[in-house]
Amino acid sequence: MLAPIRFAETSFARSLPGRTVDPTAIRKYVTPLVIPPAMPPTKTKRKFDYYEIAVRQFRQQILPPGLPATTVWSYGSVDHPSSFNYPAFTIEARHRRSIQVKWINDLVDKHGCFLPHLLPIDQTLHWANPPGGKQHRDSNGTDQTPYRGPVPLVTHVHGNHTFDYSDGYAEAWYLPDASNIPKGYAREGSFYKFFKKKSPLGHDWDTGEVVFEYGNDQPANTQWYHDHTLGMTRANVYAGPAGFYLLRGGPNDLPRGYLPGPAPQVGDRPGKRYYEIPLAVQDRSFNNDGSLFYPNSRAFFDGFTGPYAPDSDVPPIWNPEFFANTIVVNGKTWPALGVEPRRYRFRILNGCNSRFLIFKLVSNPLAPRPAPAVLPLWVIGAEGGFLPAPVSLDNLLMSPAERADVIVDFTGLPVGTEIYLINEGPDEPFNGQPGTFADPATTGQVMKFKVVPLTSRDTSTPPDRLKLPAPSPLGAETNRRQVSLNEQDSAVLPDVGPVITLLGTVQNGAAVPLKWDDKITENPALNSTEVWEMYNFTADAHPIHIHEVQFQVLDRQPIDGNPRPPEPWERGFKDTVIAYPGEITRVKAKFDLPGQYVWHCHIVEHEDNEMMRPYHIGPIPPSLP
Ligand SMILES: [Cu+2]
Repeated sequence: MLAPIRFAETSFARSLPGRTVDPTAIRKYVTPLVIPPAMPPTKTKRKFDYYEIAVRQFRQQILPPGLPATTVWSYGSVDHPSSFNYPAFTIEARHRRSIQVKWINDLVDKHGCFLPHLLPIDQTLHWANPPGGKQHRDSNGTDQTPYRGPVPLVTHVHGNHTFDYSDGYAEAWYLPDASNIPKGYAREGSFYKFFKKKSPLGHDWDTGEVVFEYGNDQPANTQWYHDHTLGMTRANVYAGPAGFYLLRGGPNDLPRGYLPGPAPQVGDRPGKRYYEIPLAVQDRSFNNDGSLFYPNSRAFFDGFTGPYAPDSDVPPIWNPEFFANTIVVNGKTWPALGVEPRRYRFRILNGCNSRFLIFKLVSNPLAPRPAPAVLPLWVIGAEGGFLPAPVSLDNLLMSPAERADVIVDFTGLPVGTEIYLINEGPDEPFNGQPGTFADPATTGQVMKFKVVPLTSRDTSTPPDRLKLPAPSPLGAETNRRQVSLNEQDSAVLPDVGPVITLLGTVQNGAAVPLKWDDKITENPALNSTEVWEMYNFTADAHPIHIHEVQFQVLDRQPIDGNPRPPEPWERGFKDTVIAYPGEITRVKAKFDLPGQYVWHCHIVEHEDNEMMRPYHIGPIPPSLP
């Protein structure tokens, strides 16, 4: 299955149809930023914290007052009904203190009947496929209509170092415990029972729920939790369920008070002031009734109206990428935050499906692009923890799922000063070249900061004087492998593409694209330290995420060129890295927990259509499902 090196044509998003809320008519900066509180535990035990967290459907005001509310899904503590919020409350974890979470799929109505999906699900992709029953679950369906049955979910804590049975494997999904699951439907994915048997907590797994454990034995870092179900992550996450998981303490953290803080903790009094704030930045579009808009046809992407799979190889609903027309931060469109003239620590997440963001702080959000920066973004950490030293940036590029730990110093600014966080990334797939800017009137803006009077002295350390804990070095490389990133146009219809995105291997410099169900090709030995050379044979950049590990970016190079070092803000540990078109991106990691994991593109539209591969650490058991 050797394919020649080929560069797919760049694909562009069409402007959204008139029936979505006109983004230019949505008033900006009228809604205060919501700072997600800390998720309350169900029980605090001697050796671990225990949470019971469900995904439920509810309505939330995402658009400004005066516009309709939006039906969303998100997580919350079942013991604290007011904790259900989009984005979810933040799980606060301590170094080497375990957390157990009972993750409950509670997408049922008040009669106990299942709730169908809020968004159109393409059944012809290789997806969970509950209607296929035990025989055909986790495969391509043949029904061209959107799926209206019970919704599978499985939660992954992104950036967490945990065993495979707690990692939220894409085929370990489960339906809600609803009273009306249609006869013959698979209630669980192919790996659910396998991991239930393998997990020491498997005896506590019940219908519609699992119990996962997180040992938190890694350096302090910024993680996030979200759904990871096979072939439908793009829709499940777009519907809302996602939250931060912040790990603190241990030898790789800094003493309290050295950085700006505090962040929300359980039991805080109302009105407490926070100087460490997580920012989940996502693009969303809305129908006129306030509901979430997501494309319901391939035609939305390129006007192609059929024939669709299984009568061709073009999925009927799946879009290769989706770019929404508003920016939502912590569950509100274009919010505003009053900031004191002091330092703030922001944990920034690009939570978009496809959109790469380039952040900048400016005084005029409508200034011609590129706009002049008025304040630097001091990056102190990436996904895996702190950088070796702070990096001052005017532009901060973040691909989907990347996190940045950032200090902004508002010290000395007069009360009333307005500073805007803008986005100078493109409204289309990112190819690494600057100069294509999101619409300055809409998706080119993110949020506003307005300086308010100082209420207490700032005792944190200025960013240029910060001494950050050194990342622990990885051992010597024990193996090196080549992997590939691929997109394919239709094999049966001329000029229709892309119809599928794939990972794979490399043989004699050429791509060997592989699908989710192909034999495992990445099989690092337990405790090996490997270098993965990722060849991007496509025309666009892809954010590549490897589960289980935090890696170091070694270098990048054009496929026939010379290597260059990683960017200054990529020199800590990471779990997601941008692989540029026509380039090799090298990362190095130690694979130190045995089991079955995944690596994938975090453009979730790609992930859902074959751009994800299982990989196995240590000997592959003959009993794998
Ligand atoms: Cu991709």
